[in-house]
This record gives sequence, structure tokens and C-alpha cells, in this order.
Amino acid sequence: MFGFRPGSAGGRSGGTAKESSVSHIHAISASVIDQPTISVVVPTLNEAANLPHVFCDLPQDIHQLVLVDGGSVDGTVEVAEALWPGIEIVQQTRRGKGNALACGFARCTGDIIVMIDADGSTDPKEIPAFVEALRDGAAFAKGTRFKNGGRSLDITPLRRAGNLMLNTTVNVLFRTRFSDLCYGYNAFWRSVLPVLDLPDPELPAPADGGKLWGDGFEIETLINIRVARAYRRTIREIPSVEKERIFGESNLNAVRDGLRVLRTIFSERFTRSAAIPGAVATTAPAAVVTPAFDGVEVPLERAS
Ligand SMILES: Nc1nc2c(ncn2[C@@H]2O[C@H](COP(=O)(O)OP(=O)(O)OP(=O)(O)O)[C@@H](O)[C@H]2O)c(=O)[nH]1
Ligand SMILES: [Mg+2]
Repeated sequence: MFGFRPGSAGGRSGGTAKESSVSHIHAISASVIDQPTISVVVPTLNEAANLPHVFCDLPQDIHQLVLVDGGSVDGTVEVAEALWPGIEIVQQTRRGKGNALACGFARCTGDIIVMIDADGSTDPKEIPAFVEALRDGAAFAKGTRFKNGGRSLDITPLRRAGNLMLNTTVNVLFRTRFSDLCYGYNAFWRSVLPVLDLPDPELPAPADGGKLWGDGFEIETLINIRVARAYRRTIREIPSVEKERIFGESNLNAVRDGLRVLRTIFSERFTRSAAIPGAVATTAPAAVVTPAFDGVEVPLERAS
């Protein structure tokens, strides 16, 4: 339907090795760019009632659907398995949405990873737009509710104000042009993963039962900042319409999680080295070490 290539796994030592004209995907063969395989990662915490509404809109030809559960007690896993035969269920190793995503990403084998929520707020029918942006040269396709037709039917005035403040802080400190920092609907080439350098799923949970930094809702901010540092010119913002959660309660606390995001921003800016470990890994795409970029629209780049 969307030209995605189901079931051909991400390990591709073969391929044509013909290079794209887009610098950051030098290492990705033309056949992969033509028909990338898609892994979709869905973190869940008691979302059984919402899953039927989400899964029915997923493209049928995705390569892999990975559900990362945080110990749901409402039958989420059973419902998921009944709805999508072949779904891969991962139990997260610590607490929080960030840890769930890190565990899910580690399981992915597709060329492209898409992260969506399970509460019905992120529309799977938008996935092709994210994929097209990546095929067109973006390293990272970032959903935005606040630009070019994107909007939210759900956000409260408090969260909108908090998001704007955090968004502006990041744009000033990192010279980026994000329009929606805290939105969790994104997609990226799997080869970008080393740059994210997310907290290792194998690390033990803190003894006090808390979360490691990066394990909570600050994950989106962490990812956005690290991607912007490595791929500033190849982040593409994709308009997205956020709907209301269908059933159940939000797990996000605007003040508590907003403060975690703020601390993450300052920690990334002032204590974390710009030399991102993944940026020198041989598995990283070429643009990590060769930031030159040729010819694709680059909305997040500042005019110099
Ligand atoms: N596995 C796992 N999933 C989580 C956890 N916290 C949240 N999620 C999932 O992550 C997605 C987003 O969480 P929500 O609680 O909807 O939070 P949000 O979308 O940021 O906030 P709202 O706009 O209020 O919905 C949903 O699919 C949740 O089920 C967690 O600790 N573990
Ligand atoms: Mg939600």
C-alpha cells in the first residue's frame, strides 16, 4: 500500500551499494531508500482498550511491530497479540516511557524506526509522511503539532505554555528551530541509534525505585537534542494532528515531568560533551562525521 517492504529484515550486507545523493545516507543503498523496512515501536502502560483503535490504522505492510510493556495489568499484552499476530512483545527493564523506548529500539531490525503512542493520540495514518521525509533525505522526521497544519486536540494551556518555554530554551541553547520539542511522534533511520546513546536497558534500576535520567518522559527531549547536535541540518518537521487520548489516564505529570525535561536540557548543554559516543562509531551514517549536506530542504538549520 505504501510501498514499505515487509519482512526483509534490517541486516543488509547485500544491496546495490549505490549511494544516495543525500550526504547523511551515503551508507544506505538505493534499494533501501526505495523500499525501506519499517519497525514501529509502541510503549504501553494499561492501554488494552485503546489498542484496537491504534492498530487498525497501522500500515499493514510494516516489517515489525514492537510493543514494549511496562507491566500492564489490564490485558494489554493479550489484546495486542490477538490483534496483531507476530507482534513482538518486550518487557521493559526499568520504569518509564524512556526506558520502554530504549528497550523497543534495541529490538528493532527495520531500516526505519517509528515511535508512536498507544493511547490513540498519535495517528498511524501519518506514518507514510514521516517515512517519505526520511526517504527524501532527512535523518530524523520530527512530528510537530504547531506548524504547517499540525495541531493538538488534546493539549492543555499549562502544557502548551510549558512546551513553549522548554522549546524556546532548547532553541536558544542549541541554536535549533524546533517548533514542538515535547511531542513523541517521530521516526528515524535505525542507523541514527548510536547517536541517541540512550541509557542502556541492561543497567540496573536505581535502588530507591526511581528512574535513570532518560528513562522518563524526558526521552523525547534527549533524543531531539542529541539528534540536533549530530544531524542539525537533516531534521525535518512533519505536521501532525494530536488527538485526545481515547480511554484511560495520562501518565504524564506536567510539573514533575516538565522539571525533568528542564534538567535534561541543562545537563545536555552544560555537562554532556558534544562529542557524542555514537558520533564516531563506524556504524553511524556518514553525515555524523561529514556534516556537509547537499540539496534537501533543511527547516531546522539557522541561516548563517
Ligand atoms: N512501557 C511503558 N509505557 C509507558 C510508560 N509511561 C507511558 N507509557 C506509554 O507511553 C505513551 C504516552 O504516554 P501518555 O501517558 O499518553 O503520556 P503523554 O502522551 O505524554 O501525555 P498525554 O498528552 O497526557 O497523553 C502511551 O502509549 C503510554 O501507555 C511507562 O512507564 N512504560
Ligand atoms: Mg498520550
